[in-house]
Order: sequence, then structure tokens, then C-alpha cells
Amino acid sequence: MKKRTIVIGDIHGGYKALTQLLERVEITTDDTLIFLGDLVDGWSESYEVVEYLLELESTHNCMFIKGNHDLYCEYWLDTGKSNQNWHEHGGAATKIGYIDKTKADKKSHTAFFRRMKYYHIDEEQRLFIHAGFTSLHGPEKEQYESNYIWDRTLLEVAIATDERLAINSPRYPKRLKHFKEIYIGHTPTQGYGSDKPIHAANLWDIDTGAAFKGRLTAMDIDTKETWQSEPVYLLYPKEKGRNKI
Ligand SMILES: [Mn+2]
Repeated sequence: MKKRTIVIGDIHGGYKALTQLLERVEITTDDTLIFLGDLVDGWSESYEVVEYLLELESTHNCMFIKGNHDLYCEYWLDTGKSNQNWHEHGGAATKIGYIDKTKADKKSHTAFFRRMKYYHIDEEQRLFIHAGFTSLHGPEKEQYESNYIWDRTLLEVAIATDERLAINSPRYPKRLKHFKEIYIGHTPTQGYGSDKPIHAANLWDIDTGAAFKGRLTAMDIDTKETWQSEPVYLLYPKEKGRNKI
């Protein structure tokens, strides 16, 4: 059997969804698991998600791409300072989850967040990045590191790319041409009316809104087979996640 490469979307503290999803994928130690970032913030088990992934990486081939929420959480764990925007967008639940945790726990999680990568390009010229990049010359030439974790224009460009446009057309978006495929999270697909991954041009958005009313998604990037958890809010019936009501 061919070794699988599985991408996993934004988890946002949904530990129950993560374990349910990986059971459905039936992961093995032959698989490579690429997490597209935003492990934390939203549901109450951000701490548990990080603990689980620390354990998982000791037995499985894992790669962790950094998201904006991972950076927020790293900064708070490291400095004790938090930002209001973070607090309002899932950070409050994360802080509560760390109340009874030791300094050593916090230190090991900080180190974990710190070694997450902003992006990865594999040997088949496939890009894995949380949000996007804006340089026409590719992510290596990006002026602002924050775009790796905050950008939404790469997704918009892919969605707006006319399917009839030939790839060698001078009008074809240069940003998309650097890669065979691009895998992102960050922007929930619900905003585009779907609870499944969005495929546009050569880009796939795997963030199916687990922090809100959506599910957590995994995809085998070679076969495009996908798996999903139950809607995550049903696994946390007493919580709101990042939903306003
Ligand atoms: Mn996210």
C-alpha cells in the first residue's frame, strides 16, 4: 500500500473531534500527518490537543504548520501577556484550560508552538501553509511573516481564477503557478456555503469550521479521500466554541 499523506484542518481545541477523526482515518505509523495549524482556541480542550499531539509525534510522522492562534497561545504561555483580540476569539477558553497546569507543562507547550513551521513544501512541490502569502514570487519572498498565518487573499485568488483560463496564460495568477497543489486552513468553508473542503484552481481549503458549527476534516492528498468528525459543537454540548450564540 502506498504511504499516505494526510492533511488535517483547524482543530481549535476540539480534542474529542481530533481523536474521533483520527480513528475514522485509521492512522498507521506509515502515514505522514500534516496539521495545517490553529490547534488551539475555541473548545475547552486546547491543552489536551497539544498534549495529544506531543505524544503522537513520538510515534507517528507528524508535521505541524503554525496558525495565528498557535502564535497567540505561544506568546501568552511565554510572556503571560494576552491580547484582547485573542481573548475574544477563543483565547479565553484556552486560558481556563491551562489554569491548573504546571510551569513545566507550559514550558513544553511553548517549545512545541515555537518549533511549528510557517510553511512546508514537499518533494512534489506541494505547499502546506496555514493561511497564505502575497508575494508573486512565492512564500520564500514574502515581506511580512504575518501573512503566512493571516492572509485570505490566496484563497480568494484561487476561487476567482477562471477555470477556463489556460495555466500558461499571462493572466493566470502567478502565485498559484509555483506549486502543484496548495493546502491551507484558516478560512472556514462555511463562509462559502460548504461543510466540505473547498477545491479551487490548485488550492484546497481544509478548514471546515470546527471552531464554529462545522466538522474537523482530514484528507489524503494523493487520493483526495476525506474523513470528517461529527459537527464539533455536538461533542461539546455545554460550550459555545467560537460561536456568538
Ligand atoms: Mn482557524
